[in-house]
Amino acid sequence: MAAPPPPDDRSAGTRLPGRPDGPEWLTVTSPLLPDLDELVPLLADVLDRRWVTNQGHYARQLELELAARLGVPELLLITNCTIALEMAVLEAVPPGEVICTAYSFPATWNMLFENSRYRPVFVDIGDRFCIDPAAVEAAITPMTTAIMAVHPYGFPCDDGALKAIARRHGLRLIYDAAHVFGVSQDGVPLGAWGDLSAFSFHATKVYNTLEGGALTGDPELLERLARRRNFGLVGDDQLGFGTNGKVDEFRAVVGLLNLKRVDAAIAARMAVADAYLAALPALGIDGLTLYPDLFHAPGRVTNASYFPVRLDPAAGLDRDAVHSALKTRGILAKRYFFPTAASSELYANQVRAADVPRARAASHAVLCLPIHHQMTDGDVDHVVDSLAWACTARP
Ligand code: T4K
Repeated sequence: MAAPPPPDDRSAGTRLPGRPDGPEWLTVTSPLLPDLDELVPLLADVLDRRWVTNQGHYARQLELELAARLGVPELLLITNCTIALEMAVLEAVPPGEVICTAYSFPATWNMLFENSRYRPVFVDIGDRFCIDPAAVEAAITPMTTAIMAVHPYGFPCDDGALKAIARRHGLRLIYDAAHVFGVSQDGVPLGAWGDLSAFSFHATKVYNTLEGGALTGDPELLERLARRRNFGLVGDDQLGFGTNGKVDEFRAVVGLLNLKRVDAAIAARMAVADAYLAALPALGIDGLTLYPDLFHAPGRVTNASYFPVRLDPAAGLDRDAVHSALKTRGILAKRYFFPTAASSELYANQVRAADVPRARAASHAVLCLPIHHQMTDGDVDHVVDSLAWACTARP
């Protein structure tokens, strides 16, 4: 059989190699999408109203429903998480050094480089990929003004420790909550932690509004951020500093419909995670680490947004070779987060690899396997079999 086309990450729709009648490429995720039958009348209503953006009817409704779903008193819809993070920093963080995790997607820190008011100071992570509070404490100087932490894959940071450090040193604590829709610990939703949290509702996330995001947190800051979202305008006759962070009515409608289905989608993802957790240890692959506590931990409600595995080079496993080998079987796993601050030339002057060894090692060893609400038992079996082949055949 002819070789399949090179599997770039946007080739959903191409059939799996060797399985012309089989499923499409197994991508790391697949967006939760509304039924067209439900969507069309709502889009028609938006057109009828002729009010299509600038805090319209559906955007406001979605804010209320999302706040209730996420267990927070208030929530601001923002056009995406990247802009939400920028807005959060500009509104809440005084100029100075911002202590930031060296292990994340670049959206977490990009603006800290490009705005001369701030200087990012990267620190290492602990064994569950979250920023290490001891490293944070050690990096504090008289210039430090904030801590920027991320909950990678859904692992909650050590909020108790970070909050105590922030209080002791008078720092802002901003969470990049892009991965933690619906995650809570001991009954407290993660969106209630820190001064502000920024969520992502991008198509690749558990819950999406196509592109989108939100801010939660301190009510007084949120009030200011609502103005910042709308160019900084204050009423009809005053200006403030701001940007355009608004969400249009079409995306709000998608968000409302997706909200009705997200719990079923998370349950389906959990079933995939549990199937992986049952099957992968039985392969007996030396150097393959799974993270069952990402899905089952005391007091935690999780969202099964990612299924990270770690491939230990010391055991002879080559993450990049496995990643490529899986592609030849139609499986598009993702190297989240590679490159990252700890592993990119771009930041060589800012981050010394020796200062962030755990972040650097993780960036070269972690692979996120496909996990989404449309995966079948057969898809899981295909990933498990292929991972066994890719790890043991050492292609
Ligand atoms: N903070 C953190 C910690 C983040 O991880 C992110 C974003 C942000 C902040 C910023 O959030 P936003 O500003 O985006 O709200 C994706 C996402 O674009 C990005 O949102 C995400 N994190 C990052 C971790 O992953 P890619 O480059 O992996 O996406 P892509 O296009 O390769 O898609 C992955 C797979 O998803 C495809 O193979 C198939 C599937 N897919 C994707 C799209 C877009 C679909 O089936 N349909 C689709 O429409 O970046």
